Amino acid sequence: MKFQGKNIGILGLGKSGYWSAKLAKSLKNNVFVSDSNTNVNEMFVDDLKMLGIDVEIGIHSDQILEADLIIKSPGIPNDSEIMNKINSEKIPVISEIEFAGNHSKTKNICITGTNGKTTTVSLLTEILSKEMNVLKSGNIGIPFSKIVLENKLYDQNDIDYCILELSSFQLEHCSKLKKEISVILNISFDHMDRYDSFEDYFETKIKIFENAKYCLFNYDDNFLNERIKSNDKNIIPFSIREEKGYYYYDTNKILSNGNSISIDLEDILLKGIHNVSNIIIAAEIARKVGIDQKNICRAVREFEGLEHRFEHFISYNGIDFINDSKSTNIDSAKKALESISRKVILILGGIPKEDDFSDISLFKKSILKIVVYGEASHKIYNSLPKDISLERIEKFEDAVQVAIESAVENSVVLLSPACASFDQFDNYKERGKKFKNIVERFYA
Ligand code: UMA
Repeated sequence: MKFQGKNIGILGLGKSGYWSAKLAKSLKNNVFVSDSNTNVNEMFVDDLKMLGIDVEIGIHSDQILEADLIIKSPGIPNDSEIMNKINSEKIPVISEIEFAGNHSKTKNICITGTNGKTTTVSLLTEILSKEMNVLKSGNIGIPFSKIVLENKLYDQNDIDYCILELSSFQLEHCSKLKKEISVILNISFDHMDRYDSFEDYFETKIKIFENAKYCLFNYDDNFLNERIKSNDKNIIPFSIREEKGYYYYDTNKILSNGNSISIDLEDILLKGIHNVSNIIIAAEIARKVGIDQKNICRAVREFEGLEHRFEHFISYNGIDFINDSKSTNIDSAKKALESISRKVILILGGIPKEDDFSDISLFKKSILKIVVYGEASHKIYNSLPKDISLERIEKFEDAVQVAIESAVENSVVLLSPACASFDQFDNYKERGKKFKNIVERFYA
């Protein structure tokens, strides 16, 4: 459904609110934006006001209740006071993604999962770009409304595919978005402050399959494998093993059925065994949309990976340093550990999302030492067995220093904190940069 001449209320003035307000205004709606925080981007406020958009900050007044439709930013929880009011007034609510999708003529490839979304979206974009005109957006940091507005996708379409990274937050209030291909990469505990249960989180993730032509899910993920039945021909499992899909992994190689391609992992810059699954699904999608196999292989070999995601940024004196600051849950830290065959000095900590870190001890054979820091440090320290060398330190800087000093030749210092960063940093990027600075300064 297209929206024109409506009273549109926009809840939240982060990136999503700003760009959906601009898109709504350009589509000739009356737009009102409300953000409960006074500390919002001033440029956003000034720019919207210049466009004749009514903006309130520091409060959610009842003015938003006059809207015909509310566009909700993903970061706003559904049980907030203002959402309760909106729901009791029965005002329709949609997500920013749904709003942008309503006005876009593009075909969409949508990707969700607890971990690996941004890497997979970025790799897929690189592969498809070899032959097609594609754009990436969504949780990756580029609101879909921005892409729709800037490329006039409501009017014209010279884009072959929009590749959307969708978080569970963005899948809420998003039931009509049309998808050519939808993918769930994996699922593990995350965002439990937002959802009542893991089941609730899964139910939100699986919404990505609504209105999708083809639905792909990771058969190697035990939970997904158990819960998603592929008796419909449009629900397609993918796997790193040979029995499912076209591409598979065997003895350090990515191969295709019939072995028409074979890529040695040594020749792939994107490291980490967990990324094999991300490479395979990106290749499966590329094949499905008709990309030539040679181009798939070329793009896979060329893709360098992303900063803060299992980023091997430097080696000194036979010690490798890996920045995996984006690892903000236990599953993600386990995936990083799985990918390292040498002795590891692991830095864990930040704000915990889970209570029990004992799974980390599954890797105790390779762990030389774990340094735990920050708000989570007590919880982590208490949930790990004491036959692992553990040191608890308050400040991140000091924890990194201890980790460097504990490293020996042929070991790896891994920052894969398994926790959010907000106790000592604005975000995971700042934490990752700090880690790299400290290491570089140490050896300068
Ligand atoms: N706010 C209110 N009322 C409330 C609560 C919050 O007005 O009751 C306001 C806040 O003051 C803030 C705004 O609402 O100004 C919240 O905006 P937002 O948190 O939705 O942030 P955006 O800048 O719009 O960014 C969002 C995504 N953020 C979240 O989902 C938290 C970005 O994902 C995404 O890149 C961007 O849209 C573009 O699509 C970030 C993220 O952390 C990277 N995602 C989570 C993750 O990856 O784990 C899900």
